[in-house]
Amino acid sequence: MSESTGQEGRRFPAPEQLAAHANVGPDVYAQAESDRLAFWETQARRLTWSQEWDQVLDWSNPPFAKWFVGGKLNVAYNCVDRHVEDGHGEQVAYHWEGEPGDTRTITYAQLQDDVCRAANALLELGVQAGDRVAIYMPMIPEAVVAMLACARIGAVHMVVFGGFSADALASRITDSGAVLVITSDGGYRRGAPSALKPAVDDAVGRTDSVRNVLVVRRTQQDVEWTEGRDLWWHDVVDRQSAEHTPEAFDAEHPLYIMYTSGTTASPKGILHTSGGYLTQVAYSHWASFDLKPDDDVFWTSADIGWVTGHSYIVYGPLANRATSIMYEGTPETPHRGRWFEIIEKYKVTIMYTAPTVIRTFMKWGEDIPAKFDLSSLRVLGSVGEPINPEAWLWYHEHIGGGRCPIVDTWWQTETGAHMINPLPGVTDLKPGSAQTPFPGISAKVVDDEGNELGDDSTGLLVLTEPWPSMLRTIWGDDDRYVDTYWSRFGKEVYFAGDGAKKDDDGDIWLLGRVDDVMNVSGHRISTTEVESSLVAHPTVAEAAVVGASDPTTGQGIVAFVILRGAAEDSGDELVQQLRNHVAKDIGPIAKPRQIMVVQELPKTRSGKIMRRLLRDIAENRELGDVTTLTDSSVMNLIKDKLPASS
Ligand code: 6R9
Repeated sequence: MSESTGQEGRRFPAPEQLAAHANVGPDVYAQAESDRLAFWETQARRLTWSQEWDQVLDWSNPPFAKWFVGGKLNVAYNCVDRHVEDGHGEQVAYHWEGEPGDTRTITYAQLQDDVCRAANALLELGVQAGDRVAIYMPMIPEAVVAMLACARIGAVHMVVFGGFSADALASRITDSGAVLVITSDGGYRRGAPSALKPAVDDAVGRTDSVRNVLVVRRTQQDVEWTEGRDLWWHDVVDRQSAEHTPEAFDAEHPLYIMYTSGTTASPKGILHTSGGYLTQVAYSHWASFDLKPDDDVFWTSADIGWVTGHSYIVYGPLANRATSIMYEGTPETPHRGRWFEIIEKYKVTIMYTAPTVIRTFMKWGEDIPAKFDLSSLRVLGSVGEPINPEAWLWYHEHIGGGRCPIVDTWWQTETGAHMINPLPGVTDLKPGSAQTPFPGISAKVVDDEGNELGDDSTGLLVLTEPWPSMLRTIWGDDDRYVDTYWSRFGKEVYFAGDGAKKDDDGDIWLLGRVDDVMNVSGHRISTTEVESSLVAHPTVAEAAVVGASDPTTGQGIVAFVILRGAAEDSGDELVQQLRNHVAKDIGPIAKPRQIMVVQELPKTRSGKIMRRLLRDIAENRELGDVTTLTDSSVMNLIKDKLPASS
C-alpha cells in the first residue's frame, strides 16, 4: 500500500486486557479449519432449535445450498422469548433515541409483548407463512417489531430504506408480491418531519398485490387515507393479545428479501433464510465485536433498511441478548456532537459505523469528539467500503482514545454476515486492511482465470466454500443468481465483484468493486489506493477517484477532492501539489491526470460514493441515473466547477 501516512507499517496488537478476556482466542482459526462443518455446527448450537438437523450442509446441487437440513427453529423466539425465559426479561434490548430528543427504553420482556401483539395483528390481517410483507419505515422501534413479527409467523419481510422513492418501493413491492405494507406517517430527519405515507400511497396505487397498509403514528403529519385498505397500527396492534405461541419453521424457510442494486438497472432481491443466517450473524456479532451481553452497550449506526441494520441492529444483537442503541436521525442534528453525546449518555462500549461517517467527522474536526466522554468505548467497527489508513488512524485516536481495536469488516448484502475481518482479541491490526477470512470462511484472491494468487499480488476476491448466511438465490430468478455470482469461475466459486490484494503477510486488502479498479497503461491501480493517498495530504478531507477512458493509457486517473475546512482553495498550485504528492506516494503511474476541487461528492443513500456518475463527468457524458443519490444537486455543484470542455 501507499506509504502516505508513514504509518501503514505500524501494527496495533490486541490490547492485553481485551485479549485476556476475549470471547475467541487465536486457536479459533485452526479449529474452524480442521473441520469447517463441525465448526459451524457448534456455532448453530448457540441457537435454540425445536428440532435438530440431520445434515449440516447439502451442497449436492451447487450453487443452491441448504444448511442445517431438517432442523427447525423460530427466529423471533431465538431473538426474544428465550432470553425472557432465561430470566433476562428486564434487560434492555434497545435504548432508542428519536431525532427530536424523545427516548424509549425497551426491555426484552416488552419486546416480547410487542412482537406477539404485532404477530397476532398480522395473522388477523390474513398474512400467512411465506407471504411477503413490505416494511417502509423510519428508525423507530416498530420497525424492529414488524420484522420480528414477520419472522415469528414465517412471513418474509422486505424492508425498503425509508429514503427510497415511491418508484423504488413500487418496483420492489411488485417483484416480491408483497400483500401488506407496514409504514408510518413519517420520521424525523434533519430537524423536521419527513413524510413516508405519500410514497406508499403512490407506490401501492401502481401495484396489485397489496391488501392492507398498516401505519404507525410517529410525526402526526396529515395522511391521506384509503378506507378498507389503510389501518392504524395503534388500532390494530394494541388491542391484540400479548400471547402468541411461536411455530418452528424449517432451517431453510425464507426469512427476508433485501433488494440491492448491482451494475445493471433492476435491483436484485437477495433472499436469506433462517437457520444458517441466524447462526452466522449471531456468531459473528459475538466474535467480531467480543460482545459481552451482560456488560456491553452496542451501537450499529446503520439504518435498518440496509443489510448492516438487519444483521447487526436486529438479528445478531438480539440473538446474543445484547443491549443496543437505535438512533433515528442524522449525526449533525441538532448539532455535530450528537453521536458523541449518545455514546456518553448510554456509555456505549462497541460502535460500528462506516468510513464515510468517519471522514465526515474528520472534516468537522477532532475538537467535537474531544468535548465528550468517550471512555466507555472498547471496540470499534467499520463497514461499507474500504477504510483508508488515514481515517482508520483518526477513528482509532479521536474516537477510540488510542485504546480500541478497529474491526474492519468486509461483507455484502449477499453474504449476510461478516466474511473478512480481524478479531479484536486476536489479530495484530493493520490500518486499512480487513486482513483475515473469518473463522469457517474460505476467501481467496485469484487472477482472471481463477488461479489462486500468492502473497504480494492483486486480483479478484472469491469465496470458495459455501457459508451458512449466504444468499440462497435472487428472488424469483435462479438463473440470474447463477449468472451473477457463480458463473465466472464455475458453480462452486462465488465471485464477489471486489478487487483484492494480498500483502507480504498474506493479509487481504479490499480494493473496491472491480469496476473501480483502474487500468492505467496496463497497471492495475485501485481507486481506493489513490483516494487514501489524497486523503493523507493535510489539505484534503475526502477524495473520490475514477478511471476515465484515455486514448493512450487505457484509463486516466481523475480525482475529485473536498478540502479540509481550514485549507484555502489555492487553485492550480494546490492541484499540482496534490498530483505530485500521489506520484511520490504511490508511484508516477498513479499520478492523477486531473484533480477537481469540489464542495461535495455524490453518494448513494447508504453512503457509497457513486463513481459511475463521476466517471460520466470525467468522460464528459450525459449524466446517468441519479435517482439513488442523496441529493442530486451535488452533481450540479460539481458540474458547475468544471471547465466547459475538460
Ligand atoms: C455490508 C455492506 C457490499 C460492498 C462490497 C464492497 C464494499 C463493504 C467493506 C467493503 C472494503 C469493507 N464493502 N464493506 N469494502 N472494506 N470493510 O456494505 O453490504 O451494501 O451490499 O455492499 O461494499 O465493495 O462488495 P453492501
